[in-house]
Amino acid sequence: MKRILVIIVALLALGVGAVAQEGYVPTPENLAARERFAADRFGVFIHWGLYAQPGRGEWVMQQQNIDYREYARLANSFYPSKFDARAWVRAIKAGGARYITITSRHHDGFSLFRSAATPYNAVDGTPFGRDILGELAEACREEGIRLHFYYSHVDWGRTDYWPRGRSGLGTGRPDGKEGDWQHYLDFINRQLTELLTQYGPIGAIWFDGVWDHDAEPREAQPAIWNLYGQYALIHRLQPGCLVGNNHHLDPFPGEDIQIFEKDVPGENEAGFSGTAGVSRLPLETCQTMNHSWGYNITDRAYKSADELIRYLARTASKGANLLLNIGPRPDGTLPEEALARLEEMGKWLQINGESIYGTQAGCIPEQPWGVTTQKGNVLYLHLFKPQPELTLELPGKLKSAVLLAEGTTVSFKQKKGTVTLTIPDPAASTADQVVALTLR
Ligand code: FHN
Repeated sequence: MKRILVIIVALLALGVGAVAQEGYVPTPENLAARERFAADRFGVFIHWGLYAQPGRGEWVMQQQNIDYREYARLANSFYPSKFDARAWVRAIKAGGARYITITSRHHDGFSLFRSAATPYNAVDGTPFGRDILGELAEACREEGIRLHFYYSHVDWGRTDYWPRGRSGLGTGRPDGKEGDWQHYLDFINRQLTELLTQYGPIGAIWFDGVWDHDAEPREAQPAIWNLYGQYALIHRLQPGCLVGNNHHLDPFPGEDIQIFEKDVPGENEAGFSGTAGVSRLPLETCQTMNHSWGYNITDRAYKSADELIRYLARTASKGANLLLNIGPRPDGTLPEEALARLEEMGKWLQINGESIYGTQAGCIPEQPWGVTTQKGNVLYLHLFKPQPELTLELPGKLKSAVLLAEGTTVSFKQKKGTVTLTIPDPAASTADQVVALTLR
């Protein structure tokens, strides 16, 4: 605690954070990007790095207490011979996702991109020698998909990352005065500059790791991590680039989106969202397809395509985007299980996408039968269970009701603010049967 307080005082003295984004006023470009982001509603998260090789998830270094010098040797065998950025992007696009968020550098410290700030990167530090992010950026541009970069604040392998936080304590990093936090913060700024100048327009920078120093209070975090300096840098280099931070706290000034981990906004089943309220910023929930972020060779516990479709609808019903994760294999391919689920989601979205993209939270909160989204005067009922008949209270008079997939008219009776719908084909097997209600 004392050490970190000394650092905060030193940083403040250096004027770090002086360009504080307090009183931050987003530019018109930024506001337009927020709107686009909120309309996208569905993105795919990619956790990929050296950790794909041991196949035990992205925390393997911390969980197995692997020495950072030994872990770094994984770079010598990083050769994902089947990596094909175009194939990834096409599959993701066909799955209905509108953007990709990829780990540019995770807590293990390895950068998936060309970086002059460290040789520990995919181009200079591996026999593969290719710029993964560069290839992905090109494929995204060709396919018209937005690209976002995840960026870890935590680093389990850099010796300047000192004082250490609460994770990665068994990776052999020295815990002493040779650490140089200011040097580490400068390194982050160099890499952010690279990420925002080498790959064209970037939709968002998605930070993660502030929680590593959560022994310090929330108010101390911006100065510890130089958040305001980083946010100002990002907005200066690309005003339309959104800033999100998965710190599990209420948003700080300068952040453009609010992130929730493994929970829809307002819920806290996973235990990450206990201290954060739901802000008025565009919202995003990140979620795994199985239980893992990085490739885990033994994790077969994939959620079904139907569950994922319902989760997407539930997320949209809270006015949030779903960022659904895939952990590519060490050979560069996306697991078949993930591809199969994406394909199913894509088919459903092709027919029912109107009830997800560009919608807002529905005016009827979650019900035993499902959830609602809305767009203008159309309210979408997402029926998760077959409903032969449904009685609802509506905010206005109902003009028409149709099954979105089939276009079939749904008959209804209206009486003093309530309406009873008779669903012609209560589809027993559908993941989410959508009824579009047009109000007067
Ligand atoms: O520690 C990370 C974890 O590896 C993963 O990246 C998730 C994604 O939300 N975020 C962190 C935990 O909060």
